[in-house]
Amino acid sequence: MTRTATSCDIFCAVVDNYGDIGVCWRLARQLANEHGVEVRLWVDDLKSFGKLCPELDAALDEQRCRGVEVRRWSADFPAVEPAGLVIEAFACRLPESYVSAMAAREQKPVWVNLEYLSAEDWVEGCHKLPSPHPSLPLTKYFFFPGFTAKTGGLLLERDLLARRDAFQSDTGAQQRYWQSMGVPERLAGELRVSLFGYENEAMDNLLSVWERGDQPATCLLPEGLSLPQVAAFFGHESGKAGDVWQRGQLRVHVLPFVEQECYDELLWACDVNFVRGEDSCIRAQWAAKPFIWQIYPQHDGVHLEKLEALRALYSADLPPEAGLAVRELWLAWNGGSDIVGAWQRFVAQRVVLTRHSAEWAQRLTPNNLALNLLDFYRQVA
Ligand code: TRH
Repeated sequence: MTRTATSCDIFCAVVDNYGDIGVCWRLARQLANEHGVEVRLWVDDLKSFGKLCPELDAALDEQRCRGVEVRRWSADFPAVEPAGLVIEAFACRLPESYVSAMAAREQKPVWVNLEYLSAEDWVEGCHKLPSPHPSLPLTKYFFFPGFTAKTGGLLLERDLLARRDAFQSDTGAQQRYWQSMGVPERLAGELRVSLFGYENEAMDNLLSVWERGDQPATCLLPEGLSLPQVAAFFGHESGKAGDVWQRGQLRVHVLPFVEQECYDELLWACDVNFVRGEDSCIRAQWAAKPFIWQIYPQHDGVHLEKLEALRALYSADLPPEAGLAVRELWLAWNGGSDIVGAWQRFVAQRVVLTRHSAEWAQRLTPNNLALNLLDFYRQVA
C-alpha cells in the first residue's frame, strides 16, 4: 500500500545570509498550503528568518505562520514525535534525541537530506542515493534539486507562473508596483535592472558603464551587502531604503528588503536581474528575464565549476553571440575582467536573451521539487 506524507519536519540551520532559510521557508509553505501536509519548521535563527517573514515573532519558541508551525531549534531539543517525512536541509545534522525517536517509531520516517542546488552532471548520479545509518535501523536519502529530469527539480509554487504572466502583461499592475516602491514611471528607452548580490570587485566598473551608457539606467538595489559599495560610488558613507542617487545616465533607488513573497514582483518588473546564492537565482529564472548570477563564493574555488555548469546548461540553445555574451558577463561578475565590454555585449543581446529566458523557464516547469519529494515519499515509505 502506498502512503502519502501527512506530516513533515524540516530542520534548517542558518549558515549565512538568507539562502538556507529562504529555501526551507518556501518548501514549508508549499508542502503545507498546496499539499495539505502538517509542516513543522525547526529554525536555529529566527532573526534572519524574520527578514523573509516580518510577521514572525523572534521571541517565540513556537508559533504558526502562513499555515506552518515554526519552532525555534535550540540546543535543548524537546521530546517530540517525529513526522512521517523528515527533511534535513543542507546536511544540518538532526538532534541525536530526535534521530533516536525516529528509530523508535514502528513505521520509520522517510529521512531526506535536501542538498544545495547545482547544475553539475554528477548530481544526477547522486540524487536519491541511500545512506544507511551506521547503528540505527534508519536510512537517509540524498535529494538533489536540479535542472534536469533525473534530479529533484526546482521549487515552484502552483500559481507562480500564472501570477507572473498576469503581472507582466498588465502595465497598470506594473505601474502600481513601481508606485508602491516609490519609483517613478519609466522614461522612454530606460532600462531597469535589479541588483541583489554580495560585495563585488566589479561593482564600480558596472556602475560606471551604466552612468556613461547611451540609455537611462535605473538600478533597483535592495538593502543589503551591496549597498555600502554602491553608496561609496556616489560619495556616501552609507545608505538606506528610500535613498535615490543619480550620476549621468544612472539612477539608483535603494529599496527595502521585502518579505519573500514580494521579491518576485521586482524580478518580474525589471528588464535584467542580478541575483545571487541559490533561491534568488531560481526566482530570476522563473521571472523569464535575462539574469546574471553571482554565485556564493567558496574558498577552494569550486563555486566557479557550479557557475559554469549552470551557464552551459542555460546557454546551450542560445545563438553563439548571445551565449558568449552570457558567458563573459557571468564571469566578469564573478571575479573575471572587463565588465564594461561584457555588459555592453550582454545588453545588445537583450531581446534574444529575454525570449530565451521565457523558453528556459517553460522548460524547467515540469520538474517540481515539492511534487518530486512527495512522490519519493510514496516510493520509499
Ligand atoms: O542570501 P543568499 O546569499 O544565500 C546563500 C545561498 O543560498 C548559498 O547557496 C548558501 O550556501 C548560503 O546562503 C549559506 O542568497 P539566496 O539563496 O538568493 O537567498 C536570498 C533569499 O532572500 C531568497 O529567498 C530571496 C530572499 N529575498 C527576500 O525575501 N526579499 C528581498 O528583498 C530580497 C532581495 C531577497
